[in-house]
Amino acid sequence: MNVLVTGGCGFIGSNLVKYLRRERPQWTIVNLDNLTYAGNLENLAELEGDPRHIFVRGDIGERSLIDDLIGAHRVDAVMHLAAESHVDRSILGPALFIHTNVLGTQVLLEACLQARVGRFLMVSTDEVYGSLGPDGAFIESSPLAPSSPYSASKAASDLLALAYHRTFGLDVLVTRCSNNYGCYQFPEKLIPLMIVNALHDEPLPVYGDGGNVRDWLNVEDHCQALLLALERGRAGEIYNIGGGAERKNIDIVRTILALLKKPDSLIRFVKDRPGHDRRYAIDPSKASAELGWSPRHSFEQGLEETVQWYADHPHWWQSVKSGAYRQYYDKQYRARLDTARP
Ligand code: NAD
Ligand code: TDX
Repeated sequence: MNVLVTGGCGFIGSNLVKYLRRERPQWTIVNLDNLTYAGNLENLAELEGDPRHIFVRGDIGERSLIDDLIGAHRVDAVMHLAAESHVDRSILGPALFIHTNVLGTQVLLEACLQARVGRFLMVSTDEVYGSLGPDGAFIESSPLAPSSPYSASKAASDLLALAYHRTFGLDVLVTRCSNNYGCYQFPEKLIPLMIVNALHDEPLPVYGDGGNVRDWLNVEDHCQALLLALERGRAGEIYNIGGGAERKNIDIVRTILALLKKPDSLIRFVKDRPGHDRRYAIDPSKASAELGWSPRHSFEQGLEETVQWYADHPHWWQSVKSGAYRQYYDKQYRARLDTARP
């Protein structure tokens, strides 16, 4: 098998590329990534010199490049992860999200259709379903109600992928997963941002009352689900992937502080994210029944290992916290922190 992974230098993508090299050593992985601020080749340093990992720097929206890659490497399947992935950035500037997530995905789908690629796995998100009340969980047929420009762009790309199946017969399947955590996550997302700030004794900005709930999925468990979906999933189907670990943001932040032996007084309750979804929870019964998947990691242990990984790898997050990240951080948090509640 020759598999094209897009976004393979990002958080989930780099974990996935390494997972596939371990679990399917006979496969060749072509990794297409244009190395935005979120993409980092250092995440794949251990694969240096591996002839079955072929990195190509390029844009999913560049049709001629995609055609060349699919032809030259006789690509059998695509696992599509490349995206702009951060909700807060989509609120500061939605246009790039439409460009990459919607238009880029359409270019990729069209190229796969023309080249008769055997399978297209679209990595979508539970955020397409919008916000849940206090009870229940998302199933695959839950209505779509995305709240942010990010989740709206993911809903568009997710539906486009399904439309390429229905209308043109491309072998597509869609996975919608909950919040991932683990090593190599860019420190703009909740867990790594709080760890890195705590390590620096900087304030921890919690949006609103901190009562928003996410359903946390270990990135390794997610990678396993993606491989199973690719190998066992049915064309045209959607699979929800969730970690079964619902936690309030504030409880996670307090746990991180306790693990690092830092005081709760670092917490700041700041102005809420506009359109902030209150709760996500995934019902993964379909993935369990059809793919034989269930999460293996406990959240408490996984969080502890993640905190330890960031504590042990300061050079990694110091290098990704570049000047451009600093500018984003100031734009997103400076006014919020100036008017924050302890
Ligand atoms: P990430 O932001 O860490 O990585 C995205 C990668 O895509 C980066 O390496 C970036 O360089 C690359 N990329 C961006 N635009 C590109 C383009 N035009 N061409 C080629 N490469 C491009 O994201 P992540 O957290 O690893 O998420 C991966 C996928 O999983 C995304 O599609 C995201 O929507 C989805 N997802 C993520 C989560 C999560 O909790 N992180 C949850 C649900 C779904
Ligand atoms: O500084 C912060 N303070 C805070 O309270 C940040 C960055 C986040 N939060 C809150 C907002 C959310 O309720 O923490 C929760 C998690 O936030 P993010 O890490 O930004 O994730 P979320 O918005 O839930 O989206 C994530 O899961 C679904 C990923 O970023 C998406 O790519 C994925 O599709």
